[in-house]
Amino acid sequence: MKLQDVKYDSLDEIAEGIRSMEIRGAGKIGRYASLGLSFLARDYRGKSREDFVKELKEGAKKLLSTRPSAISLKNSILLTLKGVEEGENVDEMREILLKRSGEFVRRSHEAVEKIAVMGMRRIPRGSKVLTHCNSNAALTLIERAFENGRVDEVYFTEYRPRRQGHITARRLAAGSIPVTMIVDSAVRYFIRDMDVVVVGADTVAANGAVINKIGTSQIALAAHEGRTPFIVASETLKFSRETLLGSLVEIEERDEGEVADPLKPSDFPGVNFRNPVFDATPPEYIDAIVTEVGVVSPYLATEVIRDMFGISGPVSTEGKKDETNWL
Ligand code: RUB
Repeated sequence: MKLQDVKYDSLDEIAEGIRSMEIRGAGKIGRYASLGLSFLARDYRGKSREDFVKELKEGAKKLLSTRPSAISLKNSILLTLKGVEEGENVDEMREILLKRSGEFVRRSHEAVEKIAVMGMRRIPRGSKVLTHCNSNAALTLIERAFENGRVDEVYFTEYRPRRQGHITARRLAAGSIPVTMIVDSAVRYFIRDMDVVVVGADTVAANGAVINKIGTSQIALAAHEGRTPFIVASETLKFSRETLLGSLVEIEERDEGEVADPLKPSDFPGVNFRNPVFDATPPEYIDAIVTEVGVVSPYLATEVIRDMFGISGPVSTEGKKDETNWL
């Protein structure tokens, strides 16, 4: 993300962009949230340290409220604000925050590239790959694999209800990758023709379950049955510390109008609608999670979370007050 390419110029604009899903995909949400905090710090004119902390906390809560179950959003806010309180005055705090945000965004971009390079080695030469919805990490991996002769063709799901698959289609076709759109319900029909499935992640839980766009778990089940390897491309940013402490991952449920589309719910009298947008794929259906720190078995998720947050010994909800204070 180059600053000159960013069309938003304030935390509020970014919050609105995430809420309206103009900014979407877990990694991008995280990077933009960090940028939003840096805009807030840049524009803060006051001199009071306490007021600055208050503004930052309000900004952080506003960002989090846009998609409250997105762990990448929460992690990016905490990582961007980490250590900011050590600044003795507003100027020092601003400097720390701007530096942390810049580093965070840069590392996140680098992480996606590392994932692509490591992950493509898992794709056999001349593969047919299936992907679901629209994940930047998964698509970057597939693009690198294509450039290296490992991918011949990509199948992707249209993805209902919001059809993020169309974004996938345009991106792959623009890179001259042979690409075929199928409806979500056609996955089992085609799975035996696929050599590998590559998807992204919204959250990785401590037990190795991957929460990603709804339908991912059905694809994993079909892949398991069809003995097709199932690979997840995920920045460590998506790993959830809360799940280490026993919390369950909250699943976002969106407006029923998205399901009824192109009609309206009122065009179906007497009909209820449900629109959960993520589901959990259990670790036994996942062959590998490719992260920027290495390719790991889903059963090693706990280790990744411990490393990421510097947690050793027994896990407890005590401590780490520097981070939990912000939200
Ligand atoms: C997008 C989605 C993506 C993950 C990973 O959901 O589920 O697979 O977020 O994406 P939505 P990335 O469209 O509801 O945001 O690899 O880009 O972080």
